[in-house]
Amino acid sequence: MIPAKLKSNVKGLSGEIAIPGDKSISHRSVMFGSIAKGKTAVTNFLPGEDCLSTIACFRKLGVTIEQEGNKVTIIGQGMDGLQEPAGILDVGNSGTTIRLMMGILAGRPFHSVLVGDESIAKRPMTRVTTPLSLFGAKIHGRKNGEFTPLSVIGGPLSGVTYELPVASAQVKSALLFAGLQASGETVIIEPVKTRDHTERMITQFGGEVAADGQTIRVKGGQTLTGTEIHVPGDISSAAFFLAAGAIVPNSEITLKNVGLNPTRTGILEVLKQMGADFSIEPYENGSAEPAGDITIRTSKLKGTVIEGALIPRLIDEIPIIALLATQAEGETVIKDAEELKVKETNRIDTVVNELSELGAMITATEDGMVIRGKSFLAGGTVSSHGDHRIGMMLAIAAAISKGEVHLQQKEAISVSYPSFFDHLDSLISD
Ligand code: SPQ
Repeated sequence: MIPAKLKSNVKGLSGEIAIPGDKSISHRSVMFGSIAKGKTAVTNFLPGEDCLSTIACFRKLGVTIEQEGNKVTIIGQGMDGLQEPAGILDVGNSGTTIRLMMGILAGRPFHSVLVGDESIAKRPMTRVTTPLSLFGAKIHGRKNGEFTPLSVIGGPLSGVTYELPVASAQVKSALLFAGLQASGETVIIEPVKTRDHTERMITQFGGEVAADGQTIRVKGGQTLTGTEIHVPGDISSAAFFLAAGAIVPNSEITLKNVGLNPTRTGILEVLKQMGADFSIEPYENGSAEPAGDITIRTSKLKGTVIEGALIPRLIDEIPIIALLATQAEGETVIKDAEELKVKETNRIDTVVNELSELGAMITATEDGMVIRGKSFLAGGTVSSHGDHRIGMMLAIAAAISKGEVHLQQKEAISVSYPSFFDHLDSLISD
């Protein structure tokens, strides 16, 4: 395919956009709605490809789901209402779909086969299949269960106590779904706290879960009841515009309805550390997930260090933070982020290679990267490598590049943000 020419050398951004629904919460709303009893009505659902894959998989499990734009209605018949699928469950590009679904399917008394795209075929699965086998699940896959296709033969599960070796909300969530079906209590201990949307949603659906720091306890055999869910905007999508507002000259933009769950707001702490000029107006809406509007202006940035417990709170924002760092005075060091190697692409390599191509001074390390700023981005031909977050980061990089930027595999962006370019174009003031 011919690479797409992106808008470069943008003179300013102004106006406001409503950030589309959170991807993690949208996936979970379909999953919980499908295993709960009764009707679940979801508003501001993200109709991105990943979340549509989750809907398609649950329809194959016999769940009635209606979706029109960002409105979804699910008629759940409880965990026992799920039926053996007649065909293969295809998760597309979505790691969240495959990993969380394994936790649900592990306890269902039938056989399912899960596949995804080329990127999913390279992503590690034993982080989920190994602990699920401790519950009693039978899951097989290529290379001793590490890779898709995966075959799950579900059955009775017994609760376990499990200390996660990696900080992963997907692994934690899969184990919580298994725990909800297992006999007795399940105790999960996280090395570092990760996003807690699953825990919040168990409560929203009338279930019980106890979280004490990094220890989460859930009892099996609970009945969940359908509910109404309003999905806040995705801070991981907002991050691209937070960065754009800070680094494109002459800019002031407002991002409406951004999710502000503290397990996801690491990017705001980094913006603060770097000296960005922004303000937040939180909503008082009594929802399970906090949200607010953020206004950001062109800022003079300085380098920083990002490491430790902050990493899971901004893991998906590291590509765009790397771009921010190219425009900050001094050095930015990102450490403890090995997990980037097992995302849609190896995001240490793709960020470093693609930003270097545009003229950035950036070096890969074993567990992150080092970026020297402030650097001049000249332009060039780059690729998303099929990774939505790399594609969006490069579109913002193009906006501050002096010369032309051409992007290969632009279509990957619709995995999480189908209206990304419409939003970007609406803010360009020249
Ligand atoms: O769903 P997928 O493909 O894994 O999506 C990504 C992303 O960038 O959108 C990661 F590549 O987000 C993950 C995130 O990195 C979504 C997620 C969740 O919803 O629970 C948790 C994080 O993954 P992990 O492996 O750290 O649990």
